[in-house]
Amino acid sequence: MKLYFAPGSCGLASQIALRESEQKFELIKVDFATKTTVEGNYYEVTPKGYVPALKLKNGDVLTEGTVILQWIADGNPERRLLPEFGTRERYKALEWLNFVASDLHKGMGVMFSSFVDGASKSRFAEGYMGPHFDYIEKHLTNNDYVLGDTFSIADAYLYNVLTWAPRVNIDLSKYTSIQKFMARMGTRPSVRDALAAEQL
Ligand SMILES: N[C@@H](CCC(=O)N[C@@H](CS)C(=O)NCC(=O)O)C(=O)O
Repeated sequence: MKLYFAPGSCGLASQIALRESEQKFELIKVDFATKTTVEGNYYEVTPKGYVPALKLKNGDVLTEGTVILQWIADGNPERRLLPEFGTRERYKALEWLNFVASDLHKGMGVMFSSFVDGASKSRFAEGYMGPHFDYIEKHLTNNDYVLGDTFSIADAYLYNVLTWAPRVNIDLSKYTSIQKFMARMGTRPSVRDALAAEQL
């Protein structure tokens, strides 16, 4: 299996999940500026040109971070990276994956955008991102992980996106439960190894 990534991007969550599931994989770095890898044209791997992409042993390529995360979890049920099919807990995890993808991740995308000026980013950070951080903080005040006591792929994705805050000048230091969550995640070998592999 090959995981296509770019350092510090949203491929980190997939790498954490692969490590949590003890899968063997190769990391292939994508240069966003040229959309190339050591193998050549990245658009030949995925016409979207995005990371993450996961090339399976049979050559099939999976895209979309939340789908890759679910594929890893479902392929390795003994690792319990997601609750069982049909349970309320399962849908709770999916709610969080969707929230992180569509609200948090894409909100952070605005903060990285070269099409948005600094003043607009500041207003957006306070007015749009702020309430989302408040929500996460409140949830993590009563829960060590997104689902309570146990790690799931939703934690990998939430952690991944929250690591971007300092890069876009969002100060999360007042959110003490978020800080504790980040520190807790940082002690997991999967996270430490993934950060090291991306040279972060
Ligand atoms: N819908 C995709 C979006 C992935 C995405 O936004 N990837 C970004 C990095 S975090 C990317 O590859 N950007 C390409 C670029 O900036 O050139 C998913 O959820 O996986």
